[in-house]
Amino acid sequence: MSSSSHISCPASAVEIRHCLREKNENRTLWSILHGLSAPQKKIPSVYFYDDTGSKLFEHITRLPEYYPNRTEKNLLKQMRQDIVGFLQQGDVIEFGSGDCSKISLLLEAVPAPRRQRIRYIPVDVSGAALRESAHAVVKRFPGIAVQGLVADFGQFELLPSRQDRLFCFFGSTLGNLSRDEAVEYLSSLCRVMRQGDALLLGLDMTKQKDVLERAYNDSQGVTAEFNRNILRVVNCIAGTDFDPDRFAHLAFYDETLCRIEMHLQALGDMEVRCPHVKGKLKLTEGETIHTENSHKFTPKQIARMAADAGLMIRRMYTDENRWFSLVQLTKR
Ligand code: SAH
Ligand code: AVI
Repeated sequence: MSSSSHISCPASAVEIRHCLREKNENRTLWSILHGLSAPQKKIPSVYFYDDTGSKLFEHITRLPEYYPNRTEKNLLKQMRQDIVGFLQQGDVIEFGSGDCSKISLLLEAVPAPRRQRIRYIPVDVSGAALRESAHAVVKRFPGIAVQGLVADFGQFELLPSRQDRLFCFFGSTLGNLSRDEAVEYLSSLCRVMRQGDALLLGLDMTKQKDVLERAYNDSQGVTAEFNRNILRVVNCIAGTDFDPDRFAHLAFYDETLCRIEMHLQALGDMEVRCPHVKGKLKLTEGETIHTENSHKFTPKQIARMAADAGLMIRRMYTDENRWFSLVQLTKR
């Protein structure tokens, strides 16, 4: 359920701006149709996150098989004193902020008087999730100013240009981009960073295939439901009539590309209505729609990516199994 009506806090403490780009509707539709007409059909993974998808993702983070969330949170608890020393005042900007539970672990460690001088800027495409979590942050940390941006995390032009900003990008969401897109994204971020700014980046590491595949094939079927939900989102946006129940969830680790791939596999031949293209969209039994890549990293790949983007690694924290890393980066 969304926010301001049932969570009491000073109206001025939370401000949410809707900044998804103009002409976004056309771009959105184009990106979906373009993907569905490619030889390997695909849907951009940003469309997982409508209200239902955001809730399903939160459910995934609580599953025993989904180790990234609890591993990153434990790491944050261990290293937060190092980071909050840096947080005297200024802006904390979080990309793909989701339920804001990770930033809350950092804020908990900041002494209350100092917290009042911090402005927190969560950036997320999921408006309902952003509103709800922004209000929860203010309720939990009275006095903090929260200025949420419902925006794409690449809309850097929207960000305030104060000094000593801490950028956070948790959850290994960067791993949902291709290797080239990730370097391009970090390079663009590096261009808006100044001396004194820092980036705290959470990345999932390569590990045994069975651990990885279990995390994306949970026994309760929540990830499968999250995957199928993308078809409901596409139906809403593009007017298609995909029946999610006619697709199987597929998730497997590609050891060469170091990534989990998620697909939806047609359980039979089918024709799908697609108002914006001529004729129907045809799928044959067994054909897949590629919905997500989730790249896993080695320390060497992280070092290379940082260098290619013009960033310098200040500290790298990892757990005892080396399953997840938190990397603190600055401009070179
Ligand atoms: N950082 C949180 C949530 C990770 S899930 C955590 O670690 O638990 C990924 C989040 O990124 C979701 O909240 C989703 O809505 C958001 N997201 C995905 N693609 C995005 C994009 N292109 N721009 C902004 N937010 C995006
Ligand atoms: C948000 N992102 C980093 C998650 C991941 O692990 O790639 C999304 C997810 N997909 C399936 N389970 C979780």
